[in-house]
Amino acid sequence: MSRRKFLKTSALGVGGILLAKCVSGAEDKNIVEEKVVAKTTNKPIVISTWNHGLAANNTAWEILSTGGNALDAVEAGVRVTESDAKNRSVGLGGNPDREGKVTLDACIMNHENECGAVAFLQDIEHPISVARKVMEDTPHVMLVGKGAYDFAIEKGFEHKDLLTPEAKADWIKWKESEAQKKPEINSENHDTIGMLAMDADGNISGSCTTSGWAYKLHGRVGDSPIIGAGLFVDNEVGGACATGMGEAVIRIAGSATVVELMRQGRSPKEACKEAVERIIKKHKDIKGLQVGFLAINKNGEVGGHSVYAGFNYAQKDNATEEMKDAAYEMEW
Ligand code: SD4
Repeated sequence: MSRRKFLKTSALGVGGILLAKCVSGAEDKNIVEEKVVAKTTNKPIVISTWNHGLAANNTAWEILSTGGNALDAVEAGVRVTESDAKNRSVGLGGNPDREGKVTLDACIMNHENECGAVAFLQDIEHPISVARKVMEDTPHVMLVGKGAYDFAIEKGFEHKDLLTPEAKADWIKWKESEAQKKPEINSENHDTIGMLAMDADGNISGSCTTSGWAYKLHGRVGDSPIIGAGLFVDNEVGGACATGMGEAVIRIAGSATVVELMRQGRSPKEACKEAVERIIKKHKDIKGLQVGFLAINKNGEVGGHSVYAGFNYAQKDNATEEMKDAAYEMEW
């Protein structure tokens, strides 16, 4: 091979096979060899934030592994977390705001840049599915509060009280504590689920759903339902989602920034790291400010990065089913 001169490389299909034509040197110049170099895209694949991502990925995988599409997968996947009463940051059982109300934020985005979102939604167990209905059944992108609730009821979603006795008891304890003077986001009180999937056709969709910052001000909306902040997908490039302090993510248009960095040639890991560095640069006081980004590109390469240690994500594809620790900038 050392004498052979590489002549031409052409890509066959998206992330498909590379066909390299090679010709030998002067002594045997009539020999033309066609060599197939495997450069397969890792698909289908699903990734999602935090430990609860494992169960959510399993449901998404049932769809992806049987030829289903990424949009269906990311909706079905995060619905698992939304229904898990033990998870205190998403859907049923999510921590309430300062007034004891569970208010939910969610968004979804497909491979055609279509997107839907709900924010400050109460008493509906699956905000992600309402977000999808906003995307598919209305000319709008986002509905909030009572408008989102009324829309959900009209679409057949059931009213459900999402404040579990456990979450209520913790909220009462919090109200009586010193902590209530300054709401903080820390490693215990955030674990939004953001999910990104690429299906067998190579199309990417994403979803993000949360009850947000525990004991937030009533009416507060975070990054999770905001397209470009908590989630962004551009099927030509890849997708990204965010977890952690939403205010910081919004300030740098976090997920859109990660996708744009990948467009400029960064790997998912590099793009997430650069977005985290930008957050650090733009905040005078970074103490306790946790943000994590997770991203995937069109080759099915994955990366994550966070401000502080501790952010992890779940990955499932044909070869892998595991939790991975994201790289980070600082120890707590
Ligand atoms: C928010 N980003 O409401 C969400 C909270 C969270 O992981 O991620 N947690 O700001």
